[in-house]
Amino acid sequence: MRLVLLGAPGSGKGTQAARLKEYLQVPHISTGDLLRAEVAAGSPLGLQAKEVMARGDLVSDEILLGMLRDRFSRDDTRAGFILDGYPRNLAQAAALDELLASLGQKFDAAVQLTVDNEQIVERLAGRAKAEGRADDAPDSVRKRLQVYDQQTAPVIEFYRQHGQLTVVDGVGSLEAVFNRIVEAIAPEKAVG
Ligand code: B4P
Repeated sequence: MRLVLLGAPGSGKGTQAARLKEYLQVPHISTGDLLRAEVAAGSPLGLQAKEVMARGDLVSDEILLGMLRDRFSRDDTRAGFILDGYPRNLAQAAALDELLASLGQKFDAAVQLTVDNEQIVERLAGRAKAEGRADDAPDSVRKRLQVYDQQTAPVIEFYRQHGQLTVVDGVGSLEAVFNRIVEAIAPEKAVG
């Protein structure tokens, strides 16, 4: 199964991808995790990305595409993948289409997790306390939500118009949201 997870920051993409990875037995590719690994390693790319991420902006499309190409060159993505955090703007959506076409692949579904802004701010404030991520600070969260509305919301519309979008309610227990996703993408495999 080839899955693209969409949704605002804090909508639970990473949380659900970690579960879906076990269920579907395919790798979880999180562009946020890939970037955070570069930042932690102090690589030139990480140094460039660190400040951009902390203020809640998007890292450049060029860097992201390079990272993604590299990740997709690994054999484990052939049988499927869960792509989390990409695409985040229309240019990235076009780049993903091209990349997958060059690999002779197509994704099966783009799943959007919907959560209202109030709940998102609450969740990210909780994570800020627990993990201390710089981009979970209130100013950065506001900026990330703004970037989402301006740049990522059109991607959702793009997939909707192409008949590739599945919308899932992202509010509820982790288990409830997981079951909704599974039901939406593979009804025969739904749990309970
Ligand atoms: P990401 O790592 O993608 O971060 P995110 O949007 O905050 O994560 P997500 O939606 O996965 O939330 P999560 O499950 O963790 O991006 C971080 C930054 O990297 C971006 O701002 C940008 O700078 C850069 N970046 C990444 N991709 C890029 C791209 N393609 N182009 C350019 N830049 C890019 O959940 C959040 C919190 O909610 C957690 O604390 C979790 O425990 C909680 N939660 C989850 N589900 C819940 C539920 N059902 N109920 C209650 N709480 C829940």
